[in-house]
Amino acid sequence: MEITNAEFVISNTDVKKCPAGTFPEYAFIGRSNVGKSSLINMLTSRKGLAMTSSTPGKTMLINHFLINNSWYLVDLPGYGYAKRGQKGKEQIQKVIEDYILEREQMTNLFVLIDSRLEPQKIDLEFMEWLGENGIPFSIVFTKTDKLKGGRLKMNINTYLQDLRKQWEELPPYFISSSENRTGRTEILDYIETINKEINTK
Ligand SMILES: Nc1nc2c(ncn2[C@@H]2O[C@H](COP(=O)(O)OP(=O)(O)O)[C@@H](O)[C@H]2O)c(=O)[nH]1
Ligand SMILES: [Mg+2]
Repeated sequence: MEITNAEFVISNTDVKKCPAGTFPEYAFIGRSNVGKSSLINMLTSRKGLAMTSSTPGKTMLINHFLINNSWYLVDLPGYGYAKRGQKGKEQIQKVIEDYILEREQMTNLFVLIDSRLEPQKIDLEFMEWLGENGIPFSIVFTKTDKLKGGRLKMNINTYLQDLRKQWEELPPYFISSSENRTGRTEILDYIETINKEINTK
């Protein structure tokens, strides 16, 4: 799929203020600094579309980007950033939960996982919660440019093994790097397939 148009629409902390209408949307979530905003920029080939930062915990908002005037990419706040303090963490948690549970246009949630790390409890628990609530999601392993091939394979296999303990069927998953654009075609094709299914309903 070609992305011919990508534009920022609105940022807010209130799911009720997200854009009206029925365009399908694809949201990106994961721990702070995992690479959500970079991935959105990579997918759209627009460098400064979503704000990236080497300092974790910057995005507190739900950010909507309209793509090809027909669907949205959504940059969500990162979860689990300790420095925000308990109150800050709870506020962010509420924004995230309200969006995920209430936003009917949310068609698929991409859960971003840092490919360099061993499985983190916070991510596994989050996906368990998604499952309990029947939220459609897939996994994107990020920053794979930082790992050598063998190591990458090993980490992904370990991760999938852990997931199998929790899930009978694995969610779709993607290997990505915003640095060298790995996974771009696969993720965009996946979105395109779902968009087509929706449009023929
Ligand atoms: N090497 C490498 N660095 C990345 C990649 N994706 C993100 N980063 C870096 O990781 C940091 C956090 O990225 P950002 O997209 O802001 O993460 P977010 O907090 O999840 O939105 C930034 O310094 C990015 O440059 C990647 O695929 N490869
Ligand atoms: Mg971000």
